[in-house]
Amino acid sequence: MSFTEAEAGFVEQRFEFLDIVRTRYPTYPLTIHEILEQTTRPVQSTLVDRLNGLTTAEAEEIAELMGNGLGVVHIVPRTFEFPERGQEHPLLAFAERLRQITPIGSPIEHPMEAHPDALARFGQRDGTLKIYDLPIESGSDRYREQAETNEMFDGHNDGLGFAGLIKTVMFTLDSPPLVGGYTFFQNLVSIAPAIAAEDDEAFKALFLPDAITAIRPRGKGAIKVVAPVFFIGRDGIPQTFFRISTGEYQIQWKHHDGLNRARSLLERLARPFAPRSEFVHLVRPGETVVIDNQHVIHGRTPFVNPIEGPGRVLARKWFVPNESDSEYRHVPVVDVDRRWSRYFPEQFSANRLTGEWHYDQELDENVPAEQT
Ligand SMILES: O=C(O)CCC(=O)C(=O)O
Ligand SMILES: [Fe+2]
Repeated sequence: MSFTEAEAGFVEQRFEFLDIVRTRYPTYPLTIHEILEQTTRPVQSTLVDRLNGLTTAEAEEIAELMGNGLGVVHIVPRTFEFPERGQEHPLLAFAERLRQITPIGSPIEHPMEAHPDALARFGQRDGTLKIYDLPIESGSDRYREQAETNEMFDGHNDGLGFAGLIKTVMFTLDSPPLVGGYTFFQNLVSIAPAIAAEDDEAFKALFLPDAITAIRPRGKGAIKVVAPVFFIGRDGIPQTFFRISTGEYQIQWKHHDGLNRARSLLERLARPFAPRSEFVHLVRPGETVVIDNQHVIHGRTPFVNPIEGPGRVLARKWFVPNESDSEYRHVPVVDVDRRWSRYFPEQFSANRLTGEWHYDQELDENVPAEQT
């Protein structure tokens, strides 16, 4: 299948992508076979005394594991003091300290942090977004995000609509489930060299500007994002944009033989406990994961809550590269390095990279938020 001139120019970014990835992951797998032979492993973990009050040595250890591992670290505090209502969540002090040692980015506020349902359930805001199984009365048409159920949440990066700028994601367990609720991870960027070595046609196609389309059809967060699966992002960093259809999310891939092969492999590797994947079972309050959201996808298995008590509750925080990126955005594209985005000036126009857009199901189009 041949590419247009613009596509051919755009997918040239794959060479720089590979160079950076090979340096970042010196022990990257050389073949797809080698990937499929690997087992799933627990996420690398480290003990700290307490989340708020991280010592320099503890922060350095976490930074080291982040930089030399597969982009996910599990932190287990010896003691965890649950925040009083209205006090800041310990995750924020933890992140503030870690940020001084390693570039995880700056925290942003998510509009849903102030949602009346969450305030009614958890009291005043503590600066995190609560992820929990939101019960809905039967017959109610309240829309639930997949994260707000106790169902399987398939592999994805966070921040659909944030232009690929959610650099880091952190979760802290506030309260455990009865059973289930494993969180799983796969570093898709680190497997790029193996795909490139074996199937250049598939590899190239992953960089097409319209390789994948992700639609969240309903609710306040309705958006349709068209993107490459692999790309060099605005800050010159290799990134992945990937999602599996789950709940209401609709995922479409461009029709292309090579891309179909790549899709089968990536979707296989994105499943819980897949070869080379990592997993963690957050069961003790305070257990935390730090995720490189631009390289690593994550998801969680279904869970069952106890009859009494709050059940499984995660506190989630998102981090953007710079403080200047912290303004909320909800847009239909990812921010690709200018050297390549210039091949598709309409798709990557400045006004499609900031502000708020909403997907209109009837039009099958994103429209600026003012118009909805
Ligand atoms: O429940 C989990 O472990 C993960 C939830 C999730 O992926 C999210 O909130 O984005
Ligand atoms: Fe997520």
